[in-house]
Amino acid sequence: MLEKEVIDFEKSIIVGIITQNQSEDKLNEYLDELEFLTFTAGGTVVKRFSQKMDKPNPKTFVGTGKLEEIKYFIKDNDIKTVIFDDELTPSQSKNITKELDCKVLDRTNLILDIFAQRAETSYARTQVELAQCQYLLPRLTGMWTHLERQKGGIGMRGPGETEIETDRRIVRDRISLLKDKIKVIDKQMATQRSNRGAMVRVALVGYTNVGKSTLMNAVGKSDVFVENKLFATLDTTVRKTVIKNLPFLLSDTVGFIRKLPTQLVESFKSTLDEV
Ligand SMILES: Nc1nc2c(ncn2[C@@H]2O[C@H](COP(=O)(O)OP(=O)(O)OP(=O)(O)O)[C@@H](O)[C@H]2O)c(=O)[nH]1
Ligand SMILES: [Mg+2]
Repeated sequence: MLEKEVIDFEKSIIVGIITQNQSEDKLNEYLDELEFLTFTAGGTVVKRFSQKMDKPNPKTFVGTGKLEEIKYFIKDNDIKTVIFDDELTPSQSKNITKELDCKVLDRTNLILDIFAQRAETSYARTQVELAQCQYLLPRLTGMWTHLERQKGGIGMRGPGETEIETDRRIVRDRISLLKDKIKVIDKQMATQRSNRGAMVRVALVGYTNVGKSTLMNAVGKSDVFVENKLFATLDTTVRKTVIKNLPFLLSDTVGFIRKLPTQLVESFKSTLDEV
């Protein structure tokens, strides 16, 4: 069983840059975290690549020489996935994919992927899907302009544009539907909160995987899911707890991470507001 799991892990490499705002030590911390994210999402990190630069290359994130080095490594080592520590722009992602010819992800993809895997309640699923749609929307156009430029205008122009517009409209409609759905649930939750009255409330807040749920289980005698991976908890759990005759409401919440995708901050805003 264990052997099979090891074999199934997707061979990946991770890439980050050292800049004036991000020292080598800082980058190593971020890459440690990115490696843990990769493991949580079902991958194994074979090698880390880093480059010192003033600012990311607008076309390829790293320099062209570094990208070539990565390309050879991928070929020689049968790498399936390359993961960048910062969110790539739609055009960077497109250019890099074309050059490396393998799956190209960034930190945001990875976190969204883990959240999608973890979301259990309809509220969490809705929040995650909203974040995914918002990440996807600006990238839809990128996909089509890329095809148009590569294959020339003839035959691509009409259908291509129609298809972008159709796809974008579908995604935009979905976004407004999901936002409405979240609003409805928020209202229900606000009502539940006011019904709980003036009870003292305690929230466990902190970095992901520090042991919030473990503490919740110990103190609140609850049975929240605990695991040595990132983002085991997405949904807030509230338990009525009594310590030394003082009753209070204890809540366990989603954990924090550095470079949290802005799309997720927006869609989990009400969860964070509650905290
Ligand atoms: N050594 C040690 N491990 C702990 C302690 N508390 C929790 N753990 C372990 O740390 C891991 C993460 O614990 P969780 O309680 O799931 O952490 P969390 O903060 O709820 O994490 P997320 O929900 O993923 O954000 C689990 O493997 C726990 O068994 C502790 O006090 N000491
Ligand atoms: Mg937890």
